[in-house]
Amino acid sequence: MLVDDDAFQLKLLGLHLRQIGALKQQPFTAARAALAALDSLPEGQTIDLLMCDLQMPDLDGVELLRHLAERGFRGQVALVSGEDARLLHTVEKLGRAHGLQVLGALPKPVAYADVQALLRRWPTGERRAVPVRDVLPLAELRRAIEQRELVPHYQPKVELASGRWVGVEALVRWQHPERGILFPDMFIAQAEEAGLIGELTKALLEGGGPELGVLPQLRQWLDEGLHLQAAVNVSMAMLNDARLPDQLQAQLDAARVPASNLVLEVTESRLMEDARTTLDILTRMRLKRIGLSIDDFGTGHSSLVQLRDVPFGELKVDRSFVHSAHQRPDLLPLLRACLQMGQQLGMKTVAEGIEDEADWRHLRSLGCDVAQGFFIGRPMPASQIKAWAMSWEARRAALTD
Ligand code: G
Ligand code: G
Ligand code: MN
Repeated sequence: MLVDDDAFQLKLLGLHLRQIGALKQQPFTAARAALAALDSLPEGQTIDLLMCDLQMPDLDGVELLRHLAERGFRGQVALVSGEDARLLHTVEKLGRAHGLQVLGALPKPVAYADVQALLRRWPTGERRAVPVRDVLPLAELRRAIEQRELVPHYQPKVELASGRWVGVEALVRWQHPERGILFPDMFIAQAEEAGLIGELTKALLEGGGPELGVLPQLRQWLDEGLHLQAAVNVSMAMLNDARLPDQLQAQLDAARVPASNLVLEVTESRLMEDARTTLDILTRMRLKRIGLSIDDFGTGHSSLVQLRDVPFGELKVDRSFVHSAHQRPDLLPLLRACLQMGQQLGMKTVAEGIEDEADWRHLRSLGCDVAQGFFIGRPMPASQIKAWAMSWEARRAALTD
């Protein structure tokens, strides 16, 4: 279904699509007519793709998206508009916030190559399933923590200048006996709300189940001559007990791991009740030489406030500012500003979300220190990390010339 009040643009788009093989088309020059057609679709017929303009006299694109959402439209949506890129991205986000499947946006006049590129993004069904929030009883999570069903996966971090492998980020996975592997978006928020996140993190660090915990794993890597830093995620909501720094120090000592090999990736949280305790804890962690990284920088509520008040040594730019920034004039200034802030404060800068070689080369040219992302390596169990390191060595020279 194609919707544009400009008959010429409508024809042009139709031609491009026909050339690609999309032969069944329904063009409309008014959004209300398109909606009426949707409402009277014959039983069993569905619309795979709806492409619409933003500026239309009877109903603009934003209104059209709202109407689509109200009707529970399940097809893909693409925006076609002469508006500037930032506005287009905002509308894209809005569509997704409505629960619509937004494929992307195309600038006008529509170019054949752009239509092709857009359609290549059609979801193939290999994406992770949408999390189901309320099916996991809390008791199960408690049991999982006690039974050590939570295991770390590791995603590599490498230096952009040299390609040297310098560390990993530990990401928790739940090896559920019946459901298989569960991802953190299914249980971290719940663990935080139930006050279980401290226990969960402790279990992840110490291990005791089928897999080594992060600290014993780190010790093993050090013994093998791999001088890595391992990062674990903590939310500020967890930093509410002034005994934490000493507890963590005791865990480090027990595992015989130097504090400087551990990094805490801290995400801000609305739940931060007691700023004084949090600051107390973070500052003492730092005095103990445990690394502190501000995670997902640029998103959330008060990134600059955290940067001002907390002695972070590392700044991790959120991936939404990283991937594709080289071709996004609306993102580039934000990415540069984040990196510059980190650099001028003497922090190590890390870019997450390096998804392709263009991202890699771009962040390298911007002087970012460390990279992380699917292009370098996906999160994986510890057992696969050596094979990854071998294959990275093979790719490294070509990426650092
Ligand atoms: O692992 P994934 O690749 O799906 O991670 C999703 C999110 O879950 C990330 O934002 C990450 O910060 C968070 N996360 C992963 N592991 C942990 C953990 O051990 N503790 C906390 N608090 N968050 C985690
Ligand atoms: O920083 P945080 O802890 O929020 O990030 C970890 C999350 O990012 C995990 O869900 C991980 O699987 C995901 N991730 C890691 N690398 C990439 C990447 O290159 N692209 C995307 N889209 N996600 C990534
Ligand atoms: Mn993180």
